Amino acid sequence: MRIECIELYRVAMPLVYPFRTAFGDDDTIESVLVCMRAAGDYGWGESAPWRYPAYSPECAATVLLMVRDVLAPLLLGKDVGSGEALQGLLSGIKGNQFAKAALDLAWWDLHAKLSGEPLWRALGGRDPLVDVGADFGVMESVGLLLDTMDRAVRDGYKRVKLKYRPGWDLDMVAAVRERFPDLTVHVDCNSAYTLDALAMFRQLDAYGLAMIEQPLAHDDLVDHATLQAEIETPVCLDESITSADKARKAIQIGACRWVNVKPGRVGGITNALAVHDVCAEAGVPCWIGGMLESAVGASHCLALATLPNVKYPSDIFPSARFYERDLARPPMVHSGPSQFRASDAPGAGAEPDPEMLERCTLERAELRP
Ligand code: OSB
Ligand code: MG
Repeated sequence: MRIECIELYRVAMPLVYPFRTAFGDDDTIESVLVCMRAAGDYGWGESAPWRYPAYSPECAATVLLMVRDVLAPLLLGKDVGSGEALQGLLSGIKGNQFAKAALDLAWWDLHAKLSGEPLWRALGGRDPLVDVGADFGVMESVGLLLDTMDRAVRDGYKRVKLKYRPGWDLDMVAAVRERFPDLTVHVDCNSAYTLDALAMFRQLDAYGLAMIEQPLAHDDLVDHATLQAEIETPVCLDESITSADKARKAIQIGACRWVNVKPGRVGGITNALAVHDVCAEAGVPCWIGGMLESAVGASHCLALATLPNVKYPSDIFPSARFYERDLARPPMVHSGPSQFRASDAPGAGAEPDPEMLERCTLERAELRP
C-alpha cells in the first residue's frame, strides 16, 4: 500500500479520577492519535506516553513533533508492504519508540482492514477471549483500597495489580494479604527503587506475590538480574524492555521471569510481536500492559493479548473505569467477568468519535507526500 496521507491529533482525555503511581499523579491523559490513509481506506493508531516524560523519556508533545517532522516524511508516498518494511524505513532514527508506535499501529489497523481480517487474526492470535485484571493506584487509605478490592473480587477479577511506592508499600501489601490470602496479586513499582531496597524486596517474598513489576531504574537490566538472583518472587520488566533485543538481553542475564509487553513502549505492534516471540522461544511468559489509552489503543492491546505466549491477565480496562466518555467508539466493555472479546470487525475494531476528537484535540497536523 502506498501511504497517501497521515493525520495527527495530540489529545487531552480527562480521567474520572487521578491515577497515582510512583512516577506521579495525573488527572488527564495526553495521547497522540494517527490516521493513515492508503488504497482508498484508512487505519487508526494511538500512542499514549502522557504529558510529561515521567514513565519513559517520551511525552505526547515529542511524539507529535517526531512523527510530524521526522518519521511521517520517511513513509509518505512509499509503498509499505509489511510491519517490518515500515520499521525498516524508520530504522535510521534512534529511540522514540512511542512515536514509531503511533505509525506502526495505524499501519496494522489499515493492513488488517484491507485484508478484511480482524487484527487479532492478522497477528496470529488464537482465541479472541482475553483474560484481564484489575489495577489500583495509590489511594487515600489502605481501608479504601481494601473496600475497592472487595468489589473487584466480587466482580470476578482473577488478579489484582497494585501500584507500589515509598509510603505505600509493605504495610499495604500485608493488609491486602490478610484480607485476601489466596488472591493472585502483584505490585508495580514503576522504577521507584534501587538495590538499596534489597532488604525490603526480601521481605516481600513472604507475601507470595505473582510478580514484582519494574522495581528498579527504567533503563536498567543488570541490577534487576542481581535482584532476581536474591529473591524468590518473579521480577516482571516493563519500562526496561524497549525492544526485542532488550528482551533477549534481559532473559540472557536473568533480569526477569515475566515481560509486560506494551506496543507503545517497544515501538509498535511489529516489535511487540518480536518481543512476544523472543520470550516464547526462551520460555518466558508475557502479558499485555496499558497506558490508559482510548479504545483505539486499547483495541490494539486486546488483539495482542490473543497471542499464545500471553499467560497472565492483561492491563486492559473497560472505558468506564477511567473515562466518562471514551474518545473512541465502540467503547471497551467486558464480555464476562475479568474478560474481553477481541473485535471480529476488520482491523482493530475502534476509531475516534469525531465529536470527541474535536473536543479533546490540542494540536493537529495533516501530512501528504
Ligand atoms: O507501569 O504499567 C505501568 C499506566 C500508565 C503508565 C504506566 C503503567 C500503567 C499501568 C496500567 O500500570 C494500569 C492501568 O491501565 O490501570
Ligand atoms: Mg508497569
